[in-house]
This record gives sequence, structure tokens and C-alpha cells, in this order.
Amino acid sequence: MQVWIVFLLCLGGKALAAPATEDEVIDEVLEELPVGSNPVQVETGEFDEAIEVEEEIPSENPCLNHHCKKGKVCEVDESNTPMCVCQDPSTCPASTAEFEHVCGTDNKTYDSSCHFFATKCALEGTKKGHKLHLDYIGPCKFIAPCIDNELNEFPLRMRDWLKNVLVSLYERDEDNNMLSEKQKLRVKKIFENQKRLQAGEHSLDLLAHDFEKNYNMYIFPVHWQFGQLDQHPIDGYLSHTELAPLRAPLIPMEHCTTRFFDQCDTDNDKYIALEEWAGCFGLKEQDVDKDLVI
Ligand SMILES: [Ca+2]
Ligand SMILES: [Ca+2]
Repeated sequence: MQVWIVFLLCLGGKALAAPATEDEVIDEVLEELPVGSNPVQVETGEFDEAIEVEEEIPSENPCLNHHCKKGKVCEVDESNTPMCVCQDPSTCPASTAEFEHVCGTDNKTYDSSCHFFATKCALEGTKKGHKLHLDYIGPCKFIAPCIDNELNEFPLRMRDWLKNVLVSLYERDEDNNMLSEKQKLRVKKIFENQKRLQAGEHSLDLLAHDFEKNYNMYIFPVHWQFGQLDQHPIDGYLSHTELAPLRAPLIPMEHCTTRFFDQCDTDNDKYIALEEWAGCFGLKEQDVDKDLVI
């Protein structure tokens, strides 16, 4: 989660920018997204702490330690066994501001992501439910069509942005351990490179030129981002849900987002494989390296 917060804070930059005032707002909303945190980690953490107190305070509610995915809540059956059932949308807290609304792929505005996931859960097993995804954060609005020229510009800015996000993570990451030692070494090389294009607004020509000249600098950031998203499960493919933390806040600001990620999926199987992802960002086939993702 922390990574994502920092990641989105970087959205405050010029390229791929969110208005500064929206940054915190997006962070808050993003916490509600299904794939921003790793439930396995959360459960492990809770378990560690529970070891000492377990005998003194026996858990009477079996739901206390029973994790349900977004849109579901825990209930116990007659034999006191916990199970996850669809949440009634009317039990979701009412939104207090417009930024809490989300737009579904059905082009309907939902009051909050809680309302969205509860609605999706009720449609589970149906074709409609299968097709319904959280499209973006904020109420549904008109998004201008992305024309070919704009589509070509998108990866240029996005790639530069990924590199800058990673460098700023490295700069701030003295004790946070958001990057592994191995990752730090890789980013250190980028950080210390005198020829590095500093974060800021650059012309598309300059970005294109830098990519050509300093191509190697971009290889790791593109892989790193893939690894950040490929979490549920870690299988070398990004589902729509896995892509959501990146896609959902970006769409209202960058109208080419949807088209860009759609065309990444070259074999049209609804998943973006590492090879497809790397190709989308202009990496050469021989530079796709699964080991860089971990
Ligand atoms: Ca995956
Ligand atoms: Ca694919």
C-alpha cells in the first residue's frame, strides 16, 4: 500500500499529473480498491500478534479472523462456522464527497467502491457480473476518445514517470524497505547516472530521444511496475483487477489509459502478460526478463 501511496503522490508531477489537491483524495479512495494491499500479509501480521493473547482472550466470534474479499462480509452459519456472503449495498457507509464515487464499466456511477463491490457480488455467476469491473475513480464522465497520435505519446510519458517514481522511492527509502536490496542496487545505478533526465515536464521529442539514448535505464522500471501489480496471483499475467490500482486513478486524468492497456493485450485474452507489457512500453523482446520482476 505504501508503495502505491508514494506512487500516486508522484502523480502530482507535471506529466500524468493529478491536481495536487486530489492526491490525498485518490490515496484514500485507493485504499478501498481490491488489490492495493496484500491480504496474505495482513493476515500473517495479525496472526503474529495474536499468538500471545490467544489463550487469555479466546476469540468468540469466528468472523474476527475470517477474511472476506471486497463486496463480501463474514457471517456464521448454524454450526458457528464463518462464511463470506455478499454485502447488502445499503449497509455500505454513505459517501461524504464526490471523489468517493466510482464509475463501473457499465458506465454507472456507484456511491462508493463498497457499493460497487457489493453490487458486483450480487451478480456473481452471471454474465453481467463477470463483465462488470471498477473502471475508474470518481463519477462517470465523458472521456474524450484517444486518437492515434495521443496513444503514441502515452508510453513515452508513462515510462519516464515510472522511472521517476522508482528513483523517488529509492531516495525516500532509507528505512522503509519498500525496495529489496537487489532492487535498490538496480535503482542506484539509475539514480547515480549523470545523464538521467530529471523529473519534470519534457517535450515528447526529448522523451523519445532519451529513451533511445538511455534505453537501459528504462528496462528495470517497466519490469518493477509489472511486479507491483502482478500480486493476485503472482503468475506473470495482469488481470483487470490487478491493473486497477494503476488504471482507475489514471483514467479520469489521462484519456488514453483505457485504449493503451487494451492494446497491450495483443492476443486479446483479457490478461496482460509480461511480454505484452514490456512490448507496450517499447522494450525489446530480448530484454524481457522474468527475474527482474521479483
Ligand atoms: Ca497475476
Ligand atoms: Ca494477453
